[in-house]
Amino acid sequence: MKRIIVTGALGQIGTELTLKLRELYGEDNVLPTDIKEPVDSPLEGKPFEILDVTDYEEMVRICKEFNGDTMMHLAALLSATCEKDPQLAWNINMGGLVNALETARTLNLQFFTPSSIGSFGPSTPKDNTPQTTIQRPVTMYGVNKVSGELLCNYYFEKFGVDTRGVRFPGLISHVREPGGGTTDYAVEIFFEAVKNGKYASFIDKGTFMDMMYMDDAIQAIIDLMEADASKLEDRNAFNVTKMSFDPEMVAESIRRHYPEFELTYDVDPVRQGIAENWPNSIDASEAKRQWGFDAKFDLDKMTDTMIEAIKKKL
Ligand code: VAH
Repeated sequence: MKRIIVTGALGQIGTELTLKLRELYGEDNVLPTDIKEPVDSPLEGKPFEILDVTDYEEMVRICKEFNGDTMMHLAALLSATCEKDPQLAWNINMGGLVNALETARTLNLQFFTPSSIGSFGPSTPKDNTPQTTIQRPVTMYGVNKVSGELLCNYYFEKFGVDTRGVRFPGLISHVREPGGGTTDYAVEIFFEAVKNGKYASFIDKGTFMDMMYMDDAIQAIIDLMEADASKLEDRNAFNVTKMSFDPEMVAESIRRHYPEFELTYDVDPVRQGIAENWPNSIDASEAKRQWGFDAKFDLDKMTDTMIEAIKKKL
């Protein structure tokens, strides 16, 4: 039976991952942690621990007490936030990761942490980006993600820690909105469409990025962690994606519900600059081949689901 500690459990991925893990493995077998109490969160009032991932002693104490066998490390600052304070980003993203890997090594935990399409840079092939290719990111977030991929691989090769991870595209969800990401426009646009019938995108027309609906992302984590280790030729940097789109394509899909929806542009030079350094579309064939990755939500199915859920929420 799996007993899983989740860091960053109040984040965009952490919230829905925790709910899914509780459903699969039982509430008592999942320990969500984050730097603050779950207020106005679906995780409110259930087993929960306050944990700052830069505090190694506290992380080991909590994990020992819970007696888990798996660590899913999600606590991190996202791309645009990292550019505001790169030194803080390094301390949290890398300091937290080293602590989590050391905890996994000393307590013999299976380990998951996500990388991102942000681990690629301007010299990476932009279309159908292969899983193994040049990675010279020019953002602190990208440096953190490439370093994290290499570090997780090292802990597997050197110490035998069962580390696994995927490179996520932009993730679209309605349960817990993201914060500080470059792809967040693709979440905001749905909320604004339902609330106001219009949206001013901070990412420009014609800027293509890989995206995936959160349900597919959560299923990918579960499938990878449950995969037969003997089938994994790679460990920590599986490209996963379902679609690539620009703001115009999302607007078209939204107009199937709101024909009058108005999309305008108020481009944020920082996040536009980050987006232009990322691939237009990545190749997920290795994840499909090695552990059966599959994603079910295309753009229209995601739009229908998001709009339905947001209308209920509001
Ligand atoms: C970000 N949502 O925008 C994250 C993600 C691929 C994008 O890494 O920073």
